[in-house]
Amino acid sequence: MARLTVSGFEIYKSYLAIDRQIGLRDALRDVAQAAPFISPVTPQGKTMSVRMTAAGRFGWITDRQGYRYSEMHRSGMSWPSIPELVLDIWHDVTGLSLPPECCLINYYGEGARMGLHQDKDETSFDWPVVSISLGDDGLFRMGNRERRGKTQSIWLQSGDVVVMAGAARLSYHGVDRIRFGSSTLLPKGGRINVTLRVVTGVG
Ligand SMILES: O=C(O)CCC(=O)C(=O)O
Ligand SMILES: [Mn+2]
Repeated sequence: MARLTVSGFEIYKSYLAIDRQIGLRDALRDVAQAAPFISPVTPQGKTMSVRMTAAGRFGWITDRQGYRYSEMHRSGMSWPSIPELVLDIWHDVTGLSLPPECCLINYYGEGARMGLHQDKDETSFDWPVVSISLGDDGLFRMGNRERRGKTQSIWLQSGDVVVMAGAARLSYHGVDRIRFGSSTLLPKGGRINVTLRVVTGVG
């Protein structure tokens, strides 16, 4: 494992060995079986290229009504619980005993991307955001708090973990593209990103 800091983002390269990547992939597959991935629609009516589901008390959702956290999947059910393997990573990299309240699961198929944005729908920004990458490589762009600020990019690979804390907690970031087929971890190819957040901070 190598740890580097880029634009205030802490990046743990090769944080997860292959056996943990496989365990995580299987645990996330079980979550997606209970709470199927959907193609979210932005408040502007655009269908996102990334498909999403979630685990934990809250899922992050978007539709014509806006971006927000919801205690329910679109089907009306509550979200599955966050897999232990995911919680272990959170506690290890943050050193916090407080657990995350949302485990957002993004799936990037061929051609999917995520525009530059801030994670700012939480009630509290006092806690770090942790993101875990699995499967195909993704080109991750990192900026600062200004939309048009200078950015730097890095290829995130399967098993890499990123922590956005302190000054980087509200920094712009996004995924410009993936290298479809660069990893064999996911049976149908593509990239999974797991994003862990404290939403209310109340516990
Ligand atoms: O896919 C990624 O690496 C980042 C995902 C992200 O920024 C988000 O879900 O808010
Ligand atoms: Mn984000």
